[in-house]
Amino acid sequence: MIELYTWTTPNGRKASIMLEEIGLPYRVHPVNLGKNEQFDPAFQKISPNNKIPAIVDEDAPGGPLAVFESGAILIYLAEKTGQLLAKEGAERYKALEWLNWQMGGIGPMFGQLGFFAVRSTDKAPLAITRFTEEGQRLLAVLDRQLQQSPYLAGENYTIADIAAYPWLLAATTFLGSVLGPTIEAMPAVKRWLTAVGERDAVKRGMAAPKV
Ligand SMILES: N[C@@H](CCC(=O)N[C@@H](CS)C(=O)NCC(=O)O)C(=O)O
Repeated sequence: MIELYTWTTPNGRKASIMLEEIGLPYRVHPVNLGKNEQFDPAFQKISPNNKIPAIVDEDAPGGPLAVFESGAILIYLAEKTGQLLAKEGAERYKALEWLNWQMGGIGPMFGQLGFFAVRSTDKAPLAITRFTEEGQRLLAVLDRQLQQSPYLAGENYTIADIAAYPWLLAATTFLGSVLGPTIEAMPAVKRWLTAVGERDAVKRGMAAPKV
């Protein structure tokens, strides 16, 4: 059994989509960020950075293993099950490359854009311009890639697509007023959003946690 600690956010949904895709049994523990539950001492033992998602694999070799950081969780679960990440060669490193592109680019930049442009009541123009431009630049990178291949890392759906999808969906919903118009002019990105969003596992993963 995998214990999943998560909340209703893009980073949390990466882990629930992955668990749905690979079909391992898992139990959801909502960590209510609105109530600061990420700072509970018991959760901090599992996730020392006080952020979701985190998992505990009760059946790991050598005893229960806690893993935090969504990228590490995706790689761990891919390697545990032999799914959605090639074992070796170019295909593996293309997937890891685009996974890390999401982790270091899309996630933090869209996250900051959401804070400054949507959630904050104090509208700081320089911060909004900076993160809007960087968000649009990253979307252009994604668009170029998806004009060349059906999925981020090439011909196959991988953990790189799982990492990117919840954030790209947020770009059309939560961040829609800022980034939505940019995506409207990107047919390759829209095609990919539809293809990934139609997967049953993705639909189920996006519905977790139920709160
Ligand atoms: N790089 C981390 C980022 C995780 C992250 O930012 N999680 C947010 C929710 S999407 C969180 O837990 N925020 C709580 C807080 O900042 O106090 C990952 O991908 O797992």
